[in-house]
Amino acid sequence: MSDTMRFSPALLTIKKGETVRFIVRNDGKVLHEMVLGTDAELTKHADLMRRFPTMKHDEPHMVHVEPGQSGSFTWTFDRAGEFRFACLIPGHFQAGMVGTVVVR
Ligand SMILES: [Cu+2]
Repeated sequence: MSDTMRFSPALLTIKKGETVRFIVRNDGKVLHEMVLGTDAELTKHADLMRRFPTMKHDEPHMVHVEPGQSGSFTWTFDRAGEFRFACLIPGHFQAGMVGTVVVR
């Protein structure tokens, strides 16, 4: 993750049924996060974050990473389809800090 508001890589292809451990590095100077979900879930959550920017979460499908640090979470992809991962910190999602996960 970087302060250019991008994930690298921004496209991941995963086999259905696979369990993946994401190790997410923040190369920027501000806090970033990686949240997995569907388009609808992420849009809704981004809207909440805009209204409540200090909201705290600790859920299994996301990780917050301080500048210069790494974080991880593990997820099992049991549904085929196209999903998203995004940084929902206010302004970041809106600037295009979004990636795609294709599960097939
Ligand atoms: Cu961010």
